[in-house]
Amino acid sequence: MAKLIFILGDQLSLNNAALKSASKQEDVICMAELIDECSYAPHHIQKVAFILTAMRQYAKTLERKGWALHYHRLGKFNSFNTLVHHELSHGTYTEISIQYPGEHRVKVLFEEAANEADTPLTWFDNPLFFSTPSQFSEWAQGRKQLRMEYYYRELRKKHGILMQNHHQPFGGKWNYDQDNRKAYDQAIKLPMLPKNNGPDHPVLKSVIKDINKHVKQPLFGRIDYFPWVTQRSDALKKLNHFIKHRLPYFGTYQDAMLHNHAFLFHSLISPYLNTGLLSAHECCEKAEQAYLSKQAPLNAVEGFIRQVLGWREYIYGYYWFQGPAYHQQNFFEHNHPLPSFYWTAETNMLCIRSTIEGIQKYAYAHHILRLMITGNFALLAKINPQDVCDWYLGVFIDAFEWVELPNTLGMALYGDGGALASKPYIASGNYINKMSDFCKACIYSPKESITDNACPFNALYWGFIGTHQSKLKNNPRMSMPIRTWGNFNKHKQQALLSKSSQLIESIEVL
Ligand code: FAD
Ligand code: DLZ
Ligand code: SF4
Repeated sequence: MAKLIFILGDQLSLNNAALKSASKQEDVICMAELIDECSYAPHHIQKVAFILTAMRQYAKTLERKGWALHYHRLGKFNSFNTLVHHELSHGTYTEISIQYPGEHRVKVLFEEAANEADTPLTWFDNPLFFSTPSQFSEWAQGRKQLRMEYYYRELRKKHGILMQNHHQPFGGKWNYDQDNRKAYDQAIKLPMLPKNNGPDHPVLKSVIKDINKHVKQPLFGRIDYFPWVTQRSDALKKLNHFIKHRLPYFGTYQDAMLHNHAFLFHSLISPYLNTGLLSAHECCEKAEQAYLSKQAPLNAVEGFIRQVLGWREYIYGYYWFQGPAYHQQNFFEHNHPLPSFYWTAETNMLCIRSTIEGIQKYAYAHHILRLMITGNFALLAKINPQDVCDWYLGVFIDAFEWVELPNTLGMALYGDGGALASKPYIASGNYINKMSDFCKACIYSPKESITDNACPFNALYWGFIGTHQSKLKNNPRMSMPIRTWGNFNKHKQQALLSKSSQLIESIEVL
């Protein structure tokens, strides 16, 4: 008797566990381009085009390998629910098999549809991660705090990555973060921008045509430039290129920001990792190999492996551990609407304008831009976290809820009150000035706080501390700014608080 295997748009690996469990002779694979999935978040056109193009090319590979495949192009089905009912009513299946999806929402949709059709449903763990959600919850049991660093160390030991004899980290230290905080100083030439592969590629072109026909317009962003690839073989080339040319400098310039370079020395592999075109194991193994063969220094290799083996695995486990209600948390009770410049880039704040123009053009911004520019501003300006999360889920090529939500709500917005981050990631113009070249060309001055030309981040920063000091006073990592605030005289405090409120009221014209 046949099984019905579903493969979702972010599960495009030949090592997909549900596919691995299937029989070519008996079972049927189903994939579908769904209108609801293309429109449930304010997706960037490049994100939708990337996923659908990758799905079509992956489907071709499955067909070439002889799998029985039901592939539905855009326009036929709206939702997973109608898809499952259609498939089950046109065949006889003993069960549905599927790898765990990247969202609670999709898991519930499949569970409901299988239940309604009275068909058993089997879930499989995603083998492209080092760890599973259940391993994370075992680790989390009984811990007061769930800090990435300790999960990372466990995984390094368990998988013997950058380890001497499974006990001692290479170089004697677990973490080289202290060496990874340099602004770009021109000591190393900036890497070339990624090649623009489209939109001339024939599969991509036909996908864009279908999107224009079937998905409600307009979608966010542009697609005149498409720096992404859509097949595993090309994604592997991108990974190898990064390891050879940019990994050696990745650590040193990890936190740097530049006005005219959206990528610096970052890897640009997140869309491939998150859709199954690359596995976390191969990324870490290649990076470790670069260290062992003396092609990249330890601070760079450890910094990169910490992102993939540390942050990515931790975030994955954390998302499933927190459950669906996590999305609603709003520790600071912030409720201001998202400013329209998050969509249009029309603001005089150069750091924000440049970041959002980059997102419009590439569906990408590197980590520090996401955290310390758009995230930091949203937190300081007291924007509603759910609105901010919806934006992040839509505008980035690599955004799936399991990774977007903990990063945005937990890390950038401290919306869970510190369950994920040990302190709010807030900074004034001084930090942005130190780590970037934005401020030099901005109409605002990072040295001023109250004047008309003062950098808005400054008064917003102090307004945030002044407003929320009671919620933060027990956090030892916040004691310094709270003490500084307390040392300001009443007149200065009042001036900063009223400037901060005034900035929030006039946010649309900043
Ligand atoms: P690099 O800087 O080269 O890092 C290498 C890899 O490490 C990344 O490809 C990614 O797979 C992994 N990684 C690094 N940091 C993280 C992290 N914090 N969480 C999970 N994986 C990490 N990442 C996403 O993949 N999807 C998202 O939707 C997403 N949303 C984010 C939202 C906010 C507010 C913040 C602060 C971060 C978010 N991140 C997200 C994490 C990180 O910014 C991106 O993974 C990274 O910028 C992707 O670019 P890159 O491949 O060049 O990464
Ligand atoms: C994000 C996305 C988009 C745009 N389109 C599809 C699609 O047409 N078909 C599909 O199976 N998945 C798509 N996805 C990914 C889903 O929204 C969702 O994130 C994953 O199914 C979670 O595993
Ligand atoms: Fe951003 Fe302020 Fe610098 Fe302008 S001065 S770029 S607003 S940090």
